[in-house]
Amino acid sequence: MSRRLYCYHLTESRFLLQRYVIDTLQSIRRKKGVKAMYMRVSLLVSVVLLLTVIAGCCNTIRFSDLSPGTRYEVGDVITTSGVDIVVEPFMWGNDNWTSDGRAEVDSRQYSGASGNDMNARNVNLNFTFDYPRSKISLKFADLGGNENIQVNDEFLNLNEIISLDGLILGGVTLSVSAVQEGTNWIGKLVLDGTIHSFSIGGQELWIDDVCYCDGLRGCF
Ligand SMILES: [Ca+2]
Ligand SMILES: [Ca+2]
Repeated sequence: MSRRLYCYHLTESRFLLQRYVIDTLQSIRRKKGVKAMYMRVSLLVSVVLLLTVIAGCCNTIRFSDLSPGTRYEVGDVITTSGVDIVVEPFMWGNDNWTSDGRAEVDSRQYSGASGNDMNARNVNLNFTFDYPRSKISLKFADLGGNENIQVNDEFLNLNEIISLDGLILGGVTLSVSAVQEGTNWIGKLVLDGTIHSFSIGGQELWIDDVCYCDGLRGCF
């Protein structure tokens, strides 16, 4: 079963469980003895299942299905883990746009995750998920230059991803935890809110473990 179909069935299960819990709550008062005890146990199990389902569904892009060294130019589409990522122009620190950058699959694990990273070199990576999403997170290594981020059509050109910590962009709360190694920053970016679009890029930016959720569950 595909992950998308799995999530669909979870949503259907959520509605069925909600109805069962409500119906049981309404009828349990009229029951006595063993039957009432059975219904209480059944109700407890249903509530636990419901809470699990409400937690939602998360998927993670790890770039493990791509070959190190593969390059993508502006206009190319990176298809990985069933998601299309469009490679788009990038705005430099002087506010000029360039279409001469590239993205490249890199196995040096600068982001601190495993296997391949995706390296953005003067490009933006536009993640065309099935929106909306309730949460997105990713691991990153910001090893130099400026970065771009866009959330829900609100765009920001910045020097360090760590400066996003605590900001609200496009109505979505951003948080960043990172460690500094010289002039480099290595850490995790989390977007929390109703997300309808998302892209990120940099001059020397490596990303991995791009987690996206459609419920209340957090990413790692
Ligand atoms: Ca990886
Ligand atoms: Ca930077």
